[in-house]
Amino acid sequence: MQKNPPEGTDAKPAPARILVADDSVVVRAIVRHGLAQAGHKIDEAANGAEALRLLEAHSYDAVVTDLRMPEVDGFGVLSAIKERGLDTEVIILTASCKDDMRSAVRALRLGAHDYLTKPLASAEEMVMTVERAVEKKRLSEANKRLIRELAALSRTDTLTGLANRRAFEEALRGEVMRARRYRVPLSLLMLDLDHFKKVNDTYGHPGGDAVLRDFAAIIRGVFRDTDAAFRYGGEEFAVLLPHSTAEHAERAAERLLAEVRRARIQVGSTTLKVTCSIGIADLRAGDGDAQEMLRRADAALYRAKAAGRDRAKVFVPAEASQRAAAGVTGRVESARAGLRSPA
Ligand code: GH3
Ligand code: MG
Ligand code: MG
Repeated sequence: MQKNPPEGTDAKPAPARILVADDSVVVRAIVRHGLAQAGHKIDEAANGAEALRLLEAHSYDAVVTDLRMPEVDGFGVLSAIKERGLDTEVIILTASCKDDMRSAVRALRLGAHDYLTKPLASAEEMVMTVERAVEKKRLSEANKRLIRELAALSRTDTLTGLANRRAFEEALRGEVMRARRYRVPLSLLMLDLDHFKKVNDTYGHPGGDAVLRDFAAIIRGVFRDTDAAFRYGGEEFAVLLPHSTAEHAERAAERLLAEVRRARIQVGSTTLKVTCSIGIADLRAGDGDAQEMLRRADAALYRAKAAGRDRAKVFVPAEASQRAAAGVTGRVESARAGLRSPA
């Protein structure tokens, strides 16, 4: 009689797909029978070469393999699985004599999950060993998925769904390096919503958030897939245009400005119109680094604001020295402070 497992551990695992490789028909039949009874789906291979062919065509949660087989042996199967980086756990079938046990231990060292000795003591034990391997494989898959999701989350702005500042800084460094190495142009757009504080003051934070979301959607719509759009922070956005000169970036910026002017943003029962200002900087023949590019785009944005907003300005080298001479330093922060309308 089978005893009931303790509470909480009796959840049946989802059916697994398992490959059994052994040159003995009898052994294969025993393994297949036990696993099929437990609800799993089994494929069989009569030797290592056949197992490798099946591994090419299908993905298995676990492989139960004999060590001694003609053509390709169990070690061959194991090393192929590891070399190909397959997400499948390997269980070795081995005789219990001293030599074979030594081989089994070697297989464990090479990354096999476990071993079973022949003749199999009980079908239950065999099924349990295989199910433990399947569980391990599924947990490791779930872990990898989680890590990927967390990595994506840490680079995404939750309000707009755009990539965030962290992602921007990485992308900017990467693109600047590429532009310098291959001597290709690169453009950067810094966007800042005009008088956004008024939106917040008039419609509250939720109103401001609605504008930010819609604005992000407009940016996405205007730029090609290869252009990367980011929320830099607050109501500031950035767009990287690889392989683009400032002239090209300026045309893109004008398209965006037109779209923003045309847009009607719904905030509760009110329909809003907003505008933004854009600063454009480019690198040609690698004449600057990431910091320099940001500084240039900021300087240009400052000029767009000062010239009346709702426009794009391309960085002109002269203004950097002019600003330096006037004692203006730092990023847009200082520019913004100067632009803030008196309360
Ligand atoms: P300017 O045309 O000079 O850019 O004027 P502005 O009012 O847009 O400029 P400023 O930088 O002084 O103000 C930006 C405001 O953006 C301040 C803050 O209230 C608002 N803000 C920043 N982040 C968020 C956000 O995540 N949500 C909302 N709703 N508002 C934000
Ligand atoms: Mg701002
Ligand atoms: Mg603003």
